[in-house]
Amino acid sequence: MLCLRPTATTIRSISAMKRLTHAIAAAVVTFGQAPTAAMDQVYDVTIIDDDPNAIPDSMNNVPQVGFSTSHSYSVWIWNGPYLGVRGWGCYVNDLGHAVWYNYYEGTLFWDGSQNTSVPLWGRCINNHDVIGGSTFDGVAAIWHPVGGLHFIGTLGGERSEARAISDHGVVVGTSETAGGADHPFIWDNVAGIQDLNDHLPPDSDWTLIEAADINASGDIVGKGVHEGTTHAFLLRDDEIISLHPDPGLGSSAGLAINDSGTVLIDTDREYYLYLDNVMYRFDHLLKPGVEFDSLSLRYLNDHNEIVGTGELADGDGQRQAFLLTPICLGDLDGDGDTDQGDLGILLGYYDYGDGGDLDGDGDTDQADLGILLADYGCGT
Ligand SMILES: [Ca+2]
Ligand SMILES: [Ca+2]
Ligand SMILES: [Ca+2]
Ligand SMILES: [Ca+2]
Repeated sequence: MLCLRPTATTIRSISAMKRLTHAIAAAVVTFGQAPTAAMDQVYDVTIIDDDPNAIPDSMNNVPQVGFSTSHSYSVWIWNGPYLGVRGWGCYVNDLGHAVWYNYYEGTLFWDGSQNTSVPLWGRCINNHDVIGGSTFDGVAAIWHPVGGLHFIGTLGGERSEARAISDHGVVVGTSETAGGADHPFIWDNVAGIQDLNDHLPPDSDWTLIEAADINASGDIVGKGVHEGTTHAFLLRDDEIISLHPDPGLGSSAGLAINDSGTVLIDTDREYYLYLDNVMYRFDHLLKPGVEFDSLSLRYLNDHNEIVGTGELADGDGQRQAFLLTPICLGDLDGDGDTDQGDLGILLGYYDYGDGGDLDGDGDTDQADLGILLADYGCGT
């Protein structure tokens, strides 16, 4: 005998289908009005070290982080090898090679299998293993395992130091001038050392003080005096751009620039990201629910990943080191965007499991669909 009686499963599916139809209808209205923001990604937070004294000195694109601590003087690469004790300052490139300082052996170049002695204080290393810094006499120089030591010199004063080196071998740093002031310099093999102030347009009303970073396009960031205040600057194609985020802030400084042109900016109160020509206050980019009591951002890589230290608001008051990663809130399949693939997954689990759960309450329902559709197009 054939008995056609609706089972509990069928009833659940039918009512789920009705609710899904309503939800999609509501969501389509929302989606049609959804604003498009230039920065549609938000930052997720991963704790990468619990030692309150861990100092992230650098980060590469892997990502790996060069760490040292002011407490035990250990030096290591997060997501890489432990380098040694009694040292500090660890700068790592995309090959996982690093320059660091050891109290007993001096500056060392880690080539992935062994350490070689380096005749300068290391401050940076590019992806061709060229190390920049200053000699033990305090004059900027570069060193390469084959090419050896090459002096950069000064802008007329006694001291100088290389701070960043691009993969083209262009170095930026800071030097004392003949008059005793600190000015940023740019150096390459052909032009030699030049005052970055000599690269400014003649009517610029800027005095540059410090260069912190240079990217593959030759864009330079740092800080300078402009309109009576210390402003973060971006020097691009000999055009000077103020990256002072807000006139109400006392001072600002450009800390890092990556190959996409994203700039990390420190101010006397907050950190900012200058991304696709838009300025964002960094704490406004944090994923919903993530809050810091204090946060100090140190470095930015080409994927806009950032390493920093601080205290989470819901933590135990301990300082920790964090990797901050841009994500899309609706990215269910983990391919870095929120699109049709993710919507398909969510609809497949709608009212039927946690496979499309975006708000973390254990189900897949209208709230999750709303999050996905509001985020639709992120990362695409
Ligand atoms: Ca996706
Ligand atoms: Ca996709
Ligand atoms: Ca949910
Ligand atoms: Ca729910």
